[in-house]
Amino acid sequence: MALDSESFDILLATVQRFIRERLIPAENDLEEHDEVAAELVEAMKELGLFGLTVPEEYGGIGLSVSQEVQVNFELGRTAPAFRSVFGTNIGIGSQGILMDGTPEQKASYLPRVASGELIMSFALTEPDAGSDAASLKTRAELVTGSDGDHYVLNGTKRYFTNAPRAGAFTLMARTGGPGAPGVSSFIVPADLPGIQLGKKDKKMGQRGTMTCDVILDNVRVPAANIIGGEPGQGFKTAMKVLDRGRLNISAVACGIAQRVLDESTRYARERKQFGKALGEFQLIQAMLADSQAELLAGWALVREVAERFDRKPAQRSDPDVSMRVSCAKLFCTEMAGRVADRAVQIHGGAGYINEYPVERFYRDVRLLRLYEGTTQIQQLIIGRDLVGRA
Ligand code: COS
Repeated sequence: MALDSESFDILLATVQRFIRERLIPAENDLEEHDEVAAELVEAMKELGLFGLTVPEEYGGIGLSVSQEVQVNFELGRTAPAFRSVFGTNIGIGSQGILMDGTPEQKASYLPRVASGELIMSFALTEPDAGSDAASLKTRAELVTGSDGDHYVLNGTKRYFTNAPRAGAFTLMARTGGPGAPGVSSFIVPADLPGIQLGKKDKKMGQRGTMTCDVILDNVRVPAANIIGGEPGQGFKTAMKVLDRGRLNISAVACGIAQRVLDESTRYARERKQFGKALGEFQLIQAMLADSQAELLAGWALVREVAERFDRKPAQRSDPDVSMRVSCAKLFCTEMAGRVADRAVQIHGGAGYINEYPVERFYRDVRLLRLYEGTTQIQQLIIGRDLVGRA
C-alpha cells in the first residue's frame, strides 16, 4: 500500500504549507489556551489528515509507512499537540483494526475513521500496568443474554490520549488467565453506559493534547467487537500497533530536532555577543554540528526501518523489524532530548523564557522518551533480540 509518488509530493507540499501558514502561527495560542482551535481541526479533516494511513478502499489516502514517516517528520516541526488531534486516529487508535480486524470490523469502522467522523484512541496503560503491559487488570467477562454474547468490562485505563475526543477506543482487557495470552483487544464505543472520563491530566508539556483516566464500570461490549473475532490475541495486536507507532514517534522526534536546530541556527546568526554573532564562536558551532550530525543519523535510521516495514506483510510482525523500530525509538527520542537541550543552551537565558519556542519544545520532547514504550523498554526489546538469537 502506497500513494503514487506524484500525489504524495503534492500532499507533502500541502502539509508543509499548512504547517508553515496555519499551525506554526497558532503555537502561542495553543500554549496559552491548552486547546487546538476548532477551525484548525476542521482544516485537518479537509486536508484528509484523519485518513492518511487508512487504505483507499476504505476512503483513506493509503500512505505506506515510508510515506507516513515523512509526513510525521514535517508535523514534528510544530507543536506536537496538533498532530495529536488526528495522530491516534491514523495510528495506534485504528491500526489494530487495520492489521487484525475482521472484514466486517474494517468495513464498519475504517471509512468513518478516514473521514474524521470517528476519532479512535488506544487504551493499554493502567494504574498498575505501564511498562509491564501484559499484567493489565481490566477484566472482560463473557455473558450470554437474550441480545447475544457480550463481554462486561471493569477496570481503569490511564494516560489515555485523546479519550475526551474519541468516539471509540481500541482497548485491551483480560478475557483469560494471567500474562499476554489472556489479553484481548476490543473496539469499545465511547458512549456505552458505564464509561466515565476522569479529569484532564495536567502535564509538563505538550499543552493542547488531551489525556485522562477512563473508568469502565460494567460496560457491556458485544462479543463481535473483539478485534479479529478471537479472544487471546489482543496483546500481540497491541505490540504490532506499537511497532508502527514507535517508528512514527521516531520520525516526529527527528522533525522536532530539525525545528529546534533551525531555531538555534537562526538565533546564533542574529544574536551578538563580544562584538560578533554567536554563530561565529566555535563552541556554539560545535553544539550546532553535534545536533546536525545526530539528526541526520536518526532520520536515516527511521527511513531505513520504514522501508523494511513496508517490505513485510502489513499484518505480520517480524522480530528483526521490531528490534530495529526500538533502535529508532531509542536513538531518535534521546537525540531529540539532546538537541532540544543544546537549543536552550545556545539561546542562553532567552532559552528559559517562554517567548522562545525552544523553551516549549524542551518540555514537549521529554514525553517522547516515555510514551509508547520508555527508552528502557526499547533497550530491553533490543537486548532480548540480540541475546536470544541463535
Ligand atoms: N509483534 C508481535 N508480537 C509480539 C511483539 C511484536 N512486536 N512483541 C511481543 N510479541 C508477542 C510475543 O511473541 C509473545 O507471543 P508468544 O507467547 O506467542 O511467543 C507475546 O507477544 C508476549 O511477548 P513477551 O513475552 O515479549 O511479553 P512481555 O510481557 O515480556 O512484554 C514488553 C514485552 C516489555 C516489550 C511489552 O510489555 C512492552 O512493549 N511494554 C511497553 C508497553 C508500552 O509501550 N506502553 C505504552 C502504551 S501506549 S502510550
